[in-house]
Amino acid sequence: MSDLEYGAEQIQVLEGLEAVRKRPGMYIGSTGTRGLHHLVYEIVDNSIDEALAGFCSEINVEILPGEIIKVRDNGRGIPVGTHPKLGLPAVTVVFTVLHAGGKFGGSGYKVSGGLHGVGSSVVNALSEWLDVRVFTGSEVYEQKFERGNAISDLVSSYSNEPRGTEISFKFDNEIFKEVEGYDFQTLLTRFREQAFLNAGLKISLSDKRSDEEQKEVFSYEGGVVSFVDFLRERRALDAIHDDIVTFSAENAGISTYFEIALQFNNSYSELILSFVNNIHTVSGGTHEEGFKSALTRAINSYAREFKILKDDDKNFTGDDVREGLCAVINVRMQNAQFEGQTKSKLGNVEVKPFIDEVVFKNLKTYFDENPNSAKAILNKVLASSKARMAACKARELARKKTAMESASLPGKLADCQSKNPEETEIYIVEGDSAGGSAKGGRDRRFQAILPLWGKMLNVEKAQLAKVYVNEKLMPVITALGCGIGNDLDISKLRYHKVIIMADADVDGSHIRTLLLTFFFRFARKIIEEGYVYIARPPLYRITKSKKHSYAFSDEERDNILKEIGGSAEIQRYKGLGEMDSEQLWETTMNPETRTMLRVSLEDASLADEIFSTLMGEKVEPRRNFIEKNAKYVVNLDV
Ligand code: TSJ
Repeated sequence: MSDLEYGAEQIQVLEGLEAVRKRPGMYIGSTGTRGLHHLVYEIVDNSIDEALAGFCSEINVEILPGEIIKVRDNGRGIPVGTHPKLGLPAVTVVFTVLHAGGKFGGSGYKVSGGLHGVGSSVVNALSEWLDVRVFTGSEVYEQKFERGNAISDLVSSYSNEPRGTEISFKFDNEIFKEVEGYDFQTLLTRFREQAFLNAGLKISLSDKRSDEEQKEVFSYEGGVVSFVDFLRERRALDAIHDDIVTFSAENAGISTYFEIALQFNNSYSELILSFVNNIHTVSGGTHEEGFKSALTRAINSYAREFKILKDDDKNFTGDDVREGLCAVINVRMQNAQFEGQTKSKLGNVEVKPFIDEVVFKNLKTYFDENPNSAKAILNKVLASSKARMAACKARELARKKTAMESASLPGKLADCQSKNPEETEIYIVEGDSAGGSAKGGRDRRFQAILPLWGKMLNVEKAQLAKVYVNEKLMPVITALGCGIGNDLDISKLRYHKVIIMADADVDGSHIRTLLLTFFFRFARKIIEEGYVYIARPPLYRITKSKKHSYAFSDEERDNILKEIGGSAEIQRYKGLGEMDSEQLWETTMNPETRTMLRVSLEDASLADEIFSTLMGEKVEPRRNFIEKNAKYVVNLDV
């Protein structure tokens, strides 16, 4: 290769990573806290791939002072040999060429995971600096980068440290301008999940940023079975049968392997977590469809066989059989196609019949071999079915009642003038005084206000029937106009922005959690379509020489104070009610100046989990959970 050609390659490499720095959002979703955490996942996914290939059993992740991340595994080490086409060491290519990740090796169902599957070069491009060290057992190969550019060659020296790869990096403040740093809990949740999905793999996470080090080590020989047990335990639920059902199968023809674990508990909600190549398929897809279809058929078939359903009875519905179900589906496959807005729905049609067939067969066998568990499950399904039919009647009654009360919209709703859902917004506001300010401050042409009152319903224990007659939720349902549960018709939704506006305190957090849980369970489509938002009212008003500015976080408050200098008056808003109409409009409702958080399915699912624990009967898990997670729903990072 001539010098000229080599130069050309280099330029191309630089251009590739420059593109990442110009439009980071395209590669990691956002330059907020979420994007920041993706950097870590992106790196660690490489070690997980190495574990999947069978060569790595331990991954250590450390958060060091100065928000430095250090990851080390005991795999084979990124290859250091020269890449035949580019004439550079393979490890250099991994960090400097866009989309180079996963080009080497490629055994089994290895895949580069991560949200966008873009690889290590993107992390490198978005890091102020990054160091890679590859240990072979007798040497260490080391190379350093700054903002994606190599600042040293790959150099080797003697080292008898055990084989493996080690990456350290510091995210670039020029790219991630507004982040506060890594959240231990967020990383922990992710790595725990990955440890469940990769049975036997040991992942440790330490936080060494403060004097008091925190460390967690995850390793589950039970894999998905341990996952299901963990989910039940954390939601403080009781199982209705002791054993956890589990099986796995492989279909070489479509290069797909899956494993599944499931158990029924004493709650009314359904929790199915599905993963494809370690990526959480939040919106489901063909694997979930296959599973659900088989579950419904297997239970109906058993019910017919044992005359739990008589000849004249209708089959149990999917909702009947999934009440109180907790299941984890873990799929590994080649050529996974992800669909939908968030690329979190599996599209491969061939997966459905495969999973359907295997699940049906194995469930039948399980029921035959475990008659006591089968009976407990069938009793639960029967109860759900009866409740559903009762709900149906209650709903009919509720409909008739509202039809008779001439106006079918709730009395407290201050509706907007426009009837075009694409331009209209509804603010769901907790508290009458805040509702008053909101009504006064809104732009009535397109903004509607619905103040909430009445008793909070414990959605955890609620079935559809109760939701329909609850004085707190009923007005929400009628105002939105699209129905809930199986009746939901998204085309009838009256507002394409459904904005939850509550105080930034514990009570506000509670009402946000309740509403998100309610939407997640009974009107998930509204969240899936991206119609649900959280309003962000300011926490402080800072006044200096009659000029006001508003701060939405403590950090922002401090920055403003620094900027304006001297003494200023600081008012802390304890609630929305303290703001007058004008202030509320200016800070929280004016589309030109407000910031809102769009709620993702993941946020709502987290709310659901928090809710289950908060509303559950057991006190101990509740206390633990509040201590660990209370801030989540307050600080949704979207
Ligand atoms: F540790 C880590 F997270 F920082 C990290 C580990 C980061 C990155 C970018 C990569 C890795 C990594 C890569 N760990 N182990 C590997 N293995 C390989 O790249 C590898 C080694 C040998 C062969 C082979 O076919 O001989 C193939 C591959 C993919």
